[in-house]
Amino acid sequence: MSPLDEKLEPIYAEVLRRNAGELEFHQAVREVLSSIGLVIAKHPDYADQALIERLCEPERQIIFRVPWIDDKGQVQINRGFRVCFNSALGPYKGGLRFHPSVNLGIIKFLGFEQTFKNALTGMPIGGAKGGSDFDPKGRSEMEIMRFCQSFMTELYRHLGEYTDVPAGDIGVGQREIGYMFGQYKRITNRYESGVLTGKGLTWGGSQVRKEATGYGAVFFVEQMLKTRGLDFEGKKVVVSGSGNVAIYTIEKIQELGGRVIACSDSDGYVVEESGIDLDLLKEIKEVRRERISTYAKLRKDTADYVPKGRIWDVPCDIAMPCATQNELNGGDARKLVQNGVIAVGEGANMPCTPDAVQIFQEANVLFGPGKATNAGGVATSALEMQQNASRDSWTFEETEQRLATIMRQIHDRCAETAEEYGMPGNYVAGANIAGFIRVAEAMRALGVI
Ligand code: NDP
Ligand code: 2IT
Repeated sequence: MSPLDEKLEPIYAEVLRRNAGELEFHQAVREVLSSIGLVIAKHPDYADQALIERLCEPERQIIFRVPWIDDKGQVQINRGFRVCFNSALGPYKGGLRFHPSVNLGIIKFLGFEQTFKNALTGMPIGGAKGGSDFDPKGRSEMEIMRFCQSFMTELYRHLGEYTDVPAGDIGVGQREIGYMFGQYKRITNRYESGVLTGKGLTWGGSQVRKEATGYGAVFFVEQMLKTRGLDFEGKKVVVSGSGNVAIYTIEKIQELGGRVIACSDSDGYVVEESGIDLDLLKEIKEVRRERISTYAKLRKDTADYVPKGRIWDVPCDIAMPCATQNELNGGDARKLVQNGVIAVGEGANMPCTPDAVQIFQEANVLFGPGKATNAGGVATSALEMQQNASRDSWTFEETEQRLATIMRQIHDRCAETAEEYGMPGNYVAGANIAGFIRVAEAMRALGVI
């Protein structure tokens, strides 16, 4: 990776010192800092009053114990987190992740990314992330409910529609948001719909929120393809993961005439050359909550299952990593390039390692970074907050239309900014710079706080 600007090097060194061992956070900070050297050269005032140092330090970090009782009557202890990164643009906003790998560094990287992503949407939302090292796999419905209630029993005091508004992420979908909203409502005696997003349609949720991250990611890639006169029609696509983001990425690609031939979970991947059967995938993942190997078993005449293995070995025109951070490395990127990939869109947060990103860019592959490509989820969360505030609800068509417009605007903002700074086609630089400028201007206006 290119060296940092000399003004930014000591800031990064201090981030490393102060957040020792938090590798994902270091990675996310370094990527943003490596893009903004040119901005500081052009507008040195953006670095005044330790603005960048403040931007790299969360405004508030909450860590708490989450005790709960499992089905055997045993007391279990997990750790809960909420990192409130930046509220210059609006109330803290960002998802909650329940996964055994969760630790402070991971939540910090996600909160940092969220700050720039939310800025890019152009909506009035600050950046945050939270979650727990709780592992929902193999837990019963009642265990999940008890965990969510205990988690919210502590977190509720830090939330509010004008303070901090969580949503879902890995391991947290509408079911978990429901249990947490129920507990929040019970404790506070307030039906405060705008305190959580990703709610169900009958209790304050928005049309299209469930689909939004995946649909938005596909809209973003569609815009990138358009700059080269291309589209999804007839393209072979590989989508990693098989959770919320992956499923609705697949749905929209199919609607646009693309053929998704592979998807995965953390146990392995499935390949079906004629195209993944989305109804079956939804039934297995959303209803039965089973593994992707079940899909392969049920389609044994047409689908192959590869346990473990690298899904990026499957030749495709377009790759959309939609599972987790650093799931696509330099070796995977080289393989994709050898196999002729033309576009890569990050549905997940930071799924491509820095060397993978560099390989794509050097090979002139269209590359959409997560903080732009997957911003449709949080943007639609902001639309949910807007509907909650006005006690209104919009139709699916209207909401999807708004999402499509927002994604086009994000695309154009990134493309125009990259061009302005002399890096045409570099969506990573465009996203980092455009997001940074919006947050920096608000922070300057609000003074040293
Ligand atoms: P889900 O929990 O619905 O699905 C996650 C998927 O990724 C599952 O298939 C899971 O497999 C796989 N996965 C998770 N962790 C790992 C791991 N360590 N190694 C391999 N595979 C893994 O989550 P989402 O679909 O909501 O989130 C996916 C990604 O998208 C995350 O990076 C998230 O931060 C990002 N994102 C989500 C948004 C949203 O609105 N939900 C918005 C923007 C970004 P398994 O079941 O085996 O664990
Ligand atoms: O990473 C993300 O943008 C999310 N998990 C969604 C956040 C939100 O508040 O909708």
